[in-house]
Amino acid sequence: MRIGKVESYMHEASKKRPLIGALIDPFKDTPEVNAERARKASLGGADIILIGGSVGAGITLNQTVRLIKEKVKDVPIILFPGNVDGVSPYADAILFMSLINSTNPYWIIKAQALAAPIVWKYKLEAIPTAYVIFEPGGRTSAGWIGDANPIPGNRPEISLAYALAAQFLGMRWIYLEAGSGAEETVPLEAITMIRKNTSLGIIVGGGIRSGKVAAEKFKAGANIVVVGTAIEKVGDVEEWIREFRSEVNGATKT
Ligand code: 1GP
Repeated sequence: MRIGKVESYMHEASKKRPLIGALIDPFKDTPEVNAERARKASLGGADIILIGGSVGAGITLNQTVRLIKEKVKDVPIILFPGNVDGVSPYADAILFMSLINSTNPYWIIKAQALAAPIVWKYKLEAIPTAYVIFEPGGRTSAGWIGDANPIPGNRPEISLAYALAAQFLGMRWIYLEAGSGAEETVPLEAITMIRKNTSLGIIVGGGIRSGKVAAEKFKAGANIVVVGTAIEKVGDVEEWIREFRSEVNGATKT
């Protein structure tokens, strides 16, 4: 499958700097509040706006994406769907994900089959992405809803096995997820192992609350680090992301 404009940007930009993804959950705030949060995040230095959530995202998704598109220029708006209702025609692209360590075929391929004709009709750029949930992901929404068999933190070789399978299946990105608001983040050993042994682009999210923690993920080999809960809680999102950016700048895999 051809690499589209947004994915090319992700590949190219991540060779030059650590990329920060700001995650907006449409269900958690009004479209206006969320659009302002996205605008501030982009002003502070976020490279990507991701939009999605595990529960209820579809209710105000279109309105939220449209408002964000109006307010945020020069930063791609990418859908991060939690289910079939996470698709909107107004975004620039969609992380077309399979939760490959789910125990339920719905989250591995059926939701994708139901969403694919919609993505196709909307001519959305689909970015083939494996979604892998780590412990303690099983206790957060994504893991619980997605019937994940979460990867134990001390078993990075299992995450590598999934990453290799994803690569052999033709996926180009892998999203390593600890779960929104998780107390522990994705282990560095898993990131390092996947970086060393695959050519996948690596996105890491879940429980990341500081630039210092993110810098470690980038040094281990992450291309993109995603922050969601943290930017819902801070007063000045622009300043927070700016500080975060200054802490991760230069922190790339050598
Ligand atoms: C959740 O990885 C994302 O799917 C972001 O997690 O909300 O903990 O930043 P946080």
